[in-house]
Amino acid sequence: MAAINLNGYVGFDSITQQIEKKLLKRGFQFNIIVVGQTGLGKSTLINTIFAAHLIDSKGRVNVEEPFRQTTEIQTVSHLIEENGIRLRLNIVDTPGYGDQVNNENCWEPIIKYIKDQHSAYLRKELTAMRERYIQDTRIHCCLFFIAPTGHALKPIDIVVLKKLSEVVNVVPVIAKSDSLTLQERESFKQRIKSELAHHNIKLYPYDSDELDENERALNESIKSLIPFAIVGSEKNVIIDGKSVRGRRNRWGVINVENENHCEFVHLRNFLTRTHLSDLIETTAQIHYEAFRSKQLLALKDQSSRQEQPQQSPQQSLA
Ligand SMILES: Nc1nc2c(ncn2[C@@H]2O[C@H](COP(=O)(O)OP(=O)(O)O)[C@@H](O)[C@H]2O)c(=O)[nH]1
Ligand SMILES: [Mg+2]
Repeated sequence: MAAINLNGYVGFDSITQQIEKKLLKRGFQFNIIVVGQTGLGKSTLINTIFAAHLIDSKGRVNVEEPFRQTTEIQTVSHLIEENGIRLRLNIVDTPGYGDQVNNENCWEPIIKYIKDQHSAYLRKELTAMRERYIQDTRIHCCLFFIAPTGHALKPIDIVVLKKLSEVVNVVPVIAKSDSLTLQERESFKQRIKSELAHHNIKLYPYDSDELDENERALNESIKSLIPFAIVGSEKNVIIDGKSVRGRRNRWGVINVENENHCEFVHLRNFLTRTHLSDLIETTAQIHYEAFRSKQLLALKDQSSRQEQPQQSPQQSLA
């Protein structure tokens, strides 16, 4: 047998380009859910983060269109493009969570929605003739909007954060943080942090042994910023001759992109530049995996109890 020529160049270092080419062809998909009371600026924030790159959308993108209060869970799909890379962004808007006088179980439709996506994915995975590439509707990130009260989390927020963090990557933000002074903002943030710790609410990014030093340091800096104090705007204002996203009020102008004004840029970098891929991976490896093993165990239990299973696995999935 001819010896393998280890000195010669065989070209497997092109594997990253091969993977890249395949991924680019397939495109990327990112599914995000926004949760929080009506009027906290959910739609505005999403628009502020991604609007500059929108190339097609189904749903409200135009400021002139009337606001409609969201009454049921609905998805808006945007195709965004940057330097030839296309990202399919699905934004799931939730009904005015916490808007009612009685908010008992108001989180249930949201949790159900998230689990339904896992369930649909699992069903497709279990199909004998399964598609080679399964359309992924699993939620990769949940932006949770905290009202800028300056006091503390509401009891309902704590309950819902706890429930959500068990099924999805949750990223809390302090909405409309321009309504707080910098000092109020900081103490509110610290208060929220200690409440989250007190209630043992585990938020993304999670600790992992697989992280290298740099990744660990990056995650620590992200964790120190969470909850991001953000400001959104659908309007541009002129600052120093440049048109930027901002809000003009009686006292001056807030530049959404200025780090001294708010943490919008940190949130955007985190979502789009540093953690986009990890949010997707973590969804598959942690949240979906937990769902999947629970479902499969339940199925096994079920079939060992009855000799003749009445249903096919697909049918009996929740
Ligand atoms: N002061 C301030 N107002 C905001 C901010 N974000 C959005 N708004 C305003 O709040 C209102 C409700 O925003 P919207 O995005 O529709 O809230 P949603 O119901 O949570 O989707 C609009 O008039 C926005 O212009 C913000 O960061 N600061
Ligand atoms: Mg909205």
